[in-house]
Amino acid sequence: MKQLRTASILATTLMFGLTACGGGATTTDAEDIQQVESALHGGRRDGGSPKFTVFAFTSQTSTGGQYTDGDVRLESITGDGETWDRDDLQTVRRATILVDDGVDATNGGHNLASGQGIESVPDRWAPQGPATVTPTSHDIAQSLGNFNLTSIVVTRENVGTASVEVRFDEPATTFFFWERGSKTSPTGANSDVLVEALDARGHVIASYKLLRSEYVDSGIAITTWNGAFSSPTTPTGTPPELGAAGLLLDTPVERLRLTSVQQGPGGTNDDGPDYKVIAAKPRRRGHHH
Ligand SMILES: [Ca+2]
Ligand SMILES: [Ca+2]
Repeated sequence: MKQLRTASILATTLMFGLTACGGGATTTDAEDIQQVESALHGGRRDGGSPKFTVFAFTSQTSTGGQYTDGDVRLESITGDGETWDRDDLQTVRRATILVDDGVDATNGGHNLASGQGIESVPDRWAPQGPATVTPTSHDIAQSLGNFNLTSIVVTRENVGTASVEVRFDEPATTFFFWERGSKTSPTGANSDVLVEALDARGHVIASYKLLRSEYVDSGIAITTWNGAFSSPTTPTGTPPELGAAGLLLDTPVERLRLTSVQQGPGGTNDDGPDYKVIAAKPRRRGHHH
């Protein structure tokens, strides 16, 4: 589909170029090249809106073996007929908490928290972000800026809105999401999150409500400690599992805004997404697995 659309844009661009040139070189070669480049690299000359589509992927992970509640390191991802090793992936570089107006009267803080595997600090297998129920934007970036799948953003379910903007170093079209749900959820996930793509000026150019039903159970169990409480709540409890869902965007972006809402009975309830997001690096030309 994507290739067909690109081919169509390219054909239109080339025809336009030929027509324009027919009367005597009103379009320069440089402009022609720019149009073709733009069509090839996802520029949108057809006036359509960028769109997200969901795809399934599988996660290959490893543990050091020393701790049962320690690190779970992502090794590679397979999906959509492709494989991405860690070298092909980029983690979040920066994060900004935009809104977090829920109040957790019991544990402190708002709805957002930084979570880590219960024994992930002594476990040297992979780095992780902090454990805190009062995270700063830097803490959130630390939670997401590694390949440790136990190091996640946790969202609690008090009435309110939690919105975070994340940035990658390089523009990306392929995003991998994991959502910590429960062992009993058929998809692994048990929360929804609104994913918005932002352009360089911060304007929303595409949005997608990634539903808990759209994940695939990864079978990967993790534990989480956020500085106030842990999951599972008892050492003998069943650890939650991660659901996995990929999002493909038909134009590259460096910025995503991730938002969840909790309105209480009768309202919209995203039920506190607990997530990790990693993006694919741009593919080098001619480099395919
Ligand atoms: Ca660790
Ligand atoms: Ca969840």
